[in-house]
Amino acid sequence: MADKQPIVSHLYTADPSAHVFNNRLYIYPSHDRETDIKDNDKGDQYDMADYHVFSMSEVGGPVTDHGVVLKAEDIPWVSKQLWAPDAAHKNGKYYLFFPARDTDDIFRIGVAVGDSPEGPFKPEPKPIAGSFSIDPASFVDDDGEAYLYFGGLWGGQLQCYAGSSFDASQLGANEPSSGPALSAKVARLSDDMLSFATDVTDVQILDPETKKPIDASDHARRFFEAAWCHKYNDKYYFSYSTGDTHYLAYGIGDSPLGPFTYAGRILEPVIGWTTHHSIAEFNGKWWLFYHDATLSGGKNHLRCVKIREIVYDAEGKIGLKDPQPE
Ligand code: FUB
Repeated sequence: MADKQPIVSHLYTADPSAHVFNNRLYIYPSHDRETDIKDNDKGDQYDMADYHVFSMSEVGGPVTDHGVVLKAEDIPWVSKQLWAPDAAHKNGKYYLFFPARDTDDIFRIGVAVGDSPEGPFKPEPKPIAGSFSIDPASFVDDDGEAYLYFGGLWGGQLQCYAGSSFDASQLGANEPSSGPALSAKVARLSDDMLSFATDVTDVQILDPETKKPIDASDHARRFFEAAWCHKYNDKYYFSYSTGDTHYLAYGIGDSPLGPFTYAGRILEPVIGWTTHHSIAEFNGKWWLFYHDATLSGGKNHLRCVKIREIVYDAEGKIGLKDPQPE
């Protein structure tokens, strides 16, 4: 069976965050670019410098590239590496959340504001106070409260925040090998979406049998990066990448703040090291937005966004509508 086709092939794209705004599907991805930097665990080869926005009126229909909506040189605090972004809509404005290294080489999360889902987005002059690490994902609940999830291990620097303060000795390190796994982070956003309204807390993923947090040694199930939250039938679904085991996994909970009980895998490994996704309902169906590296013939840092339909069973468990090819 042929694999799904990339949504666009004129650019390399990755880390797709999908939202439906004004009855149109918008995708906010990373924009991968060619580099001579060799692959390493810090992810230096992911050397992105700008963002494009894409939209479509139906899955499988024509895709509009809205062009460059934000670039690194226009963001005062950024030195390099515009990694996986996400967008949100509130108070009539659109917000683009993005991670990047600051001038000290530390990942922070910034926000840029626009009047349209297509951008352009004007960056705030400083990163969000108290933010760190990578892969911001926003979730606006039905009551209007907005949350920002974030975090990523290894090159994403989350291991530097395992204790009560930043530990620079862990830059370039991997993660503790035992004890509870390091968690993704979440904070509620302020009403203007520009700052954290609460402390940053752990997103706990619990083992369904023991009800205890997943162990750090359990690389097939522990959080690595690519947080995403969506709501289905009044339950909150927290999905994520397991990184070095290359799965997209998820847990289900009763609150956007967790805890989430591990519920299984959404996607098996794809071509390319990273796996990163989002989930959204559009035109009455549920979709998984993800990437692989097929467009570049398997180069890890040159990826392409694809879309698959997902379905829920009677217990609310997620499955792919079409089985993933071998
Ligand atoms: O695109 C750069 C990084 O690769 C993302 O931030 C991670 O989630 C991984 O996909």
